[in-house]
Amino acid sequence: MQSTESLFENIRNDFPILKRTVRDNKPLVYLDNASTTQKPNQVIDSIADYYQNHNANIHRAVYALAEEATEAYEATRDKIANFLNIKNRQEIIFVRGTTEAINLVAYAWGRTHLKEGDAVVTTEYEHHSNIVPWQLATRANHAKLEYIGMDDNGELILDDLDKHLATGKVKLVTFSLVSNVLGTITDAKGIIEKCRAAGVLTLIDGAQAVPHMKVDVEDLGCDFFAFSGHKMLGPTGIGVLWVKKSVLETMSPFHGGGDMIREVHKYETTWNDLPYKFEAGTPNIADVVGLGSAVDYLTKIGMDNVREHEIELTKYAIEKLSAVKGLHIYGTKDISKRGGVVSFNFADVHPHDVAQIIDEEGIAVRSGHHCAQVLMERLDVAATSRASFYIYNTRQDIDILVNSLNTVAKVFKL
Ligand code: 7TS
Repeated sequence: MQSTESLFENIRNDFPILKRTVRDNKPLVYLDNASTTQKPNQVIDSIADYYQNHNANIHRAVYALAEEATEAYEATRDKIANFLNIKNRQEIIFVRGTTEAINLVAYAWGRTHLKEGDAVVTTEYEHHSNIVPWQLATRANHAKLEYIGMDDNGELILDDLDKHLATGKVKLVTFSLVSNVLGTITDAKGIIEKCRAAGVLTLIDGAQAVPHMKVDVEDLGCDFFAFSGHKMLGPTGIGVLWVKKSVLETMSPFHGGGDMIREVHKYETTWNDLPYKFEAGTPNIADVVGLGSAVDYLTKIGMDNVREHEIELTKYAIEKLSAVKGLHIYGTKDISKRGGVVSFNFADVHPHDVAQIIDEEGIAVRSGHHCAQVLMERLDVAATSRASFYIYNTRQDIDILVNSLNTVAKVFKL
């Protein structure tokens, strides 16, 4: 059996983009995996193979290509079910990504279930895509949006949840399983248990979790679960919404059009079976196939190995970054509660200046508000720099980052 170390060394060979240089012939050090991950040949080839050999529209015709395309598309649904321990494939809906998944719930569930005076509860460390759809939905239905606050360690204050639940007005609690800025791993089961006891539904934004750790949707016990393919080696423009069947059956359609109907008459329409009722129009077939290959790729590595590799890198990064003069790291230092994301700032140096200086060395990190302006307000900063890791990153990548940040500290005389 291959050792974990050599497994991760060989992985880099599967990613053609990691062989290129940037700027002044510098090797690419890609540390922006929370934004999107790079793609292995296996995923790229599966998309090319789909277009070269199997392309046809799905669920419609009986000819050979249509059958092959339908099978390839539906095979990914089964792969997702296995990957996340979902028992019923009818509960898996293909969408463009986490953003569309949450908007679907806010619209198709919210329109029916939110009434005047009701509340939706989200958290202070959400991505905008788990805040704005709820602002729209609560405003449209004269409901309220409430927040679970965050402590200085970057962890949620669960007393806030208790206070909200005690009002008896809360219909849905929504939170990210892993914060995209602080890397905090949310105590999902703790939150879900309280919500279930109060008869309140829960939605998990799994965008930063599914790519990085073993996730068991059945075991979590939530009602909605969303994630994006492009953050887990898959293509852009494809993601998944899972909804518990008993809840899905109470939801009206999101988009109307082809494939989501059973019969259409002049003034009345009946809906197709689940999950097709929620997959209107020709879907992103090729990228669903690509997502299936990404799931195969991660399954082969093993999600426990992925998590172990990231724990090792994150520990190393926090240790090395803590020694850089003037650098402040946000969030918990408890690695068991943190994913492979490290946000930091130098006092008085704008993160864009940091990103620009280190870009000269071929290092890609994101600087900005990371689509989490509510969190930036809570941290009382305009922006942070953020390094985020994945399976192909190495200690050497972190050494290059740290050297370059030492240069920043010198340039700004910190
Ligand atoms: N939720 C979380 C927790 C995210 O990190 C992101 C994207 C989204 C939702 C939205 O995903 P999408 O695929 O629909 O765009 N996060 C980031 C990020 O941290 N930097 O760029 C995108």
